[in-house]
Amino acid sequence: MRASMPIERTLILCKPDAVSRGLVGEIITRIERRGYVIAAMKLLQLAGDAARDHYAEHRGKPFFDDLVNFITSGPIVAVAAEGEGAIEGCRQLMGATNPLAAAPGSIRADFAQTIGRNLIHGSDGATSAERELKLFFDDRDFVSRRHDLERWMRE
Ligand code: IDP
Ligand code: MG
Repeated sequence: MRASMPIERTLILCKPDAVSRGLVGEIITRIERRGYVIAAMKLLQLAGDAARDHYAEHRGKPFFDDLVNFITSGPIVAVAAEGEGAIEGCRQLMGATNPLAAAPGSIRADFAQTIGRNLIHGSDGATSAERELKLFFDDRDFVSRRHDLERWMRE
């Protein structure tokens, strides 16, 4: 029997640079190829208050205002990605926060140059995933992908 991790949901944001550069498909492709499934997804533009809530942990840091200004500057795509160990797995797909430190082959290493334009957000743990998903999605936004996940896990 194969070892298994809990099925998790994580919040992925394709930030405004990803949308304007036409990299949404590339990002989602990598998430899907890893075997995580999309359980909910939407295109939206964040208002300032919602952005400040989402990034509340960074309030008071020197880059906070720039971060909020950037994330509200254009449309983003929010994705709830689901799968075994999806939170850490998506962090791995993203790469380190600074693209210069990101592992080759990760999204940030392959497509981004600077920390302020690093294309993608992903929740960094179970508590933040739960909190952040609620900011973007209602219960009724989620569709069950149980059958797809089970098929993947049998292979
Ligand atoms: P993460 O996105 O890899 O989880 P966090 O530390 O949560 O990184 O920071 C949130 C976002 O804030 C980063 O993705 C990046 O865009 C921005 N950021 C973080 N640290 C800095 C910094 O030192 N200067 C400028 N922007 C930063
Ligand atoms: Mg973070």
